[in-house]
Parts: sequence; C-alpha cells; structure tokens
Amino acid sequence: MILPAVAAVTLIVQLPATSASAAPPVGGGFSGVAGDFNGDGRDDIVTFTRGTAADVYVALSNGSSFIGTGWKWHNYFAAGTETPLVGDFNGDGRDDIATFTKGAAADVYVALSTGSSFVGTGVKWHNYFAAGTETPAVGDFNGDGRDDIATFTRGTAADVYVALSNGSSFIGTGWKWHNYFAVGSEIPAVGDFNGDGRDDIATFTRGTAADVYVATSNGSSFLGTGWKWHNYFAVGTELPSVGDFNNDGRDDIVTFTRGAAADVYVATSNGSSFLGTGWKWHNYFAVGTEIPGTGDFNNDGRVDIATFTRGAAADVYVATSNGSSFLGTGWKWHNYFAVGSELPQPGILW
Ligand SMILES: [Ca+2]
Ligand SMILES: [Ca+2]
Ligand SMILES: [Ca+2]
Ligand SMILES: [Ca+2]
Repeated sequence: MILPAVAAVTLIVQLPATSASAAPPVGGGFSGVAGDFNGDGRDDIVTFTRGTAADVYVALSNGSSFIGTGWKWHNYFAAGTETPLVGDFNGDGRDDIATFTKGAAADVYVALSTGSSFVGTGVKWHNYFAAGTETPAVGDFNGDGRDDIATFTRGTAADVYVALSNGSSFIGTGWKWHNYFAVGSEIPAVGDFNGDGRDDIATFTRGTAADVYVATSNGSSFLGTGWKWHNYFAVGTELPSVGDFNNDGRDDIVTFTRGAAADVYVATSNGSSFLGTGWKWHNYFAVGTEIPGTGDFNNDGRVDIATFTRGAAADVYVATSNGSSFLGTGWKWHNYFAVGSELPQPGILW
C-alpha cells in the first residue's frame, strides 16, 4: 500500500511548474465551482491527486484563508484519470465528492462528507452514466435540495442526460433533458440563471463568435434551443465559469483571459440574458496557466474567485467580490495546496 503512494508523491514533486500546468488536465471538463465541505457557509478547497495514490485533501476556509495542510479526507477516490466533481448529493448541507470513471464502465461513485472526512469507498451511485468521453456536471436540476448529475455528449449529437439524486443513488438511465445543447467542443456549465431554485445549463461557444446560450430547467427537462443570453463573452480560449457574483439570487458568468493580461470579466444575469460587455472585475488574476475557479469563500453571499498556481509553488490566491468587482491582488490564502498537476476544485479545467 505504501509503495504506490510514495512513487506518486515523488513524481509530483519532481514536476516543474511549467510542464505540470501545461499537461492536458482532465479530458472532460471541470465546472470550477467550489464546495462547502464542513457546512459552515464558507466555501472550501479540495484537491485530487488521482493516479495510484488517489488521495483527496481538503483545506477549510476561515473567511480569510484556507487552513490545513496535508488534511487527507479520503485515501482512495478518483483513481487513475477519473473525473471527480463536488456537490451536496444527500442534501445535508455539506458538499460531498463524486467521481466518474467514464469509458465503457461509466460508473459513478460518491463519498459523503462528515464535516471532517469523506466516507465510503466503492459506493456506486450509478452504473452507467457519462460514458466514453462525455462531459459530466453537477447541479440541483429539480430543486429538491439534493445535487443531481448531468452529462453532455457534445459533438454532433449534443444530447444532455440527467440522473436525479434520491439521497443514496442517482436515478434514471437515458433520461434525455435536451437533445441539442453544447454542440461540438463548446464548453457547458451549470447554474441557476433565472433564480427559480432549479439549476439550468449554459454553453459557451468561445472562439470568434463567443456566444453564450442558456436552457432553463423546468424540473424534468431543459427548455430552449438557441436562446442566446450573450453575444460576445469568453472569447478565443478564455476559461468561463459561473457564480452569483452580485448576490441577487441569479447566477452570473465570469471569464478568465489568463496569460500575461490576466483579466477577469463578468456579465450579470437579469433572468433572461447576461448584461455587460467588457465589464472588467479584476485586471490581474489567474496569470499564465494558473487554474481559476469560483466560490463564496468569506460567506457574504457574493461569489468570489480563487486561482491555483499548482506546480512546485502550489499557492492559492483569492479575490473577493464586492458586488461590482473582485478585490485583492496577491492575497495568498494557502501556500501549499494542489501540488504539481493535481486537480483542485474549484478549478476550471478543459
Ligand atoms: Ca436534485
Ligand atoms: Ca433555474
Ligand atoms: Ca447575480
Ligand atoms: Ca464572497
């Protein structure tokens, strides 16, 4: 048991920051939305080593920093190249973790948070969901307080399937909630964009068109085809995500240019479209190939942003929302978390 763990740790430490960040991340996508693992209202951070060690570490927010180094909450979850995601699957107010094997098996496992660890090894919540190279996602699509799972086939089929949580498993196989959404290599995301308590879906075309479409949940399907909520957002290869940045109950969208500019733009939802073009909320955040994400880390109701340098430095920075911009440059909330090429959440990874 010790040998693989030691070998994996050694490999991670030896990876230089540049090559670690440049490595292809997941192949399937990470939403970039944080979880509150101890249920105190402040969003926390988690990192998955994957590989043979498959360790899961958590650091908890105290409102001004993430505390805990080497706090292992699970010692075997999301092995190999599985895709781990975060959500409150049993609706107890503490966010849990799920992992999707994808491929031919397409199994989905969940480990539930106790507030200080994730319990359960090999607890299968679905035995055929997000097959092949589909993109899984998490959200409460029927608004019952338990997070459910969705999967986007993308490509030419562009189907979207949902399986609903009953608190101990995900129910439904082949429940198609939309038959043409997130086409080709578009980037899908989940959020409650109209503020009715049910999570909806968005898709970002990126590139030169940079269109953003939304389909809203009615509790049993996603409505709307070609409903364009923004016509120029997340241009080129920018990384988009979602969050309620102004705390009006409707989820908004954010995009990170990264690179040398490292600009962060937001467009806010009015319930039927995203408003604002070129509204820069931060002018230097998530530099180069850092991994950004969103979460309400100080529990003031406004969703903030975080960025992970990974590599050998493994620093984590946060900028907090004041409702119209993100405040803080160089506010380091953790100095050693998500080392090498580990997969942190919140983290937008494509
Ligand atoms: Ca639900
Ligand atoms: Ca909704
Ligand atoms: Ca909002
Ligand atoms: Ca906040």
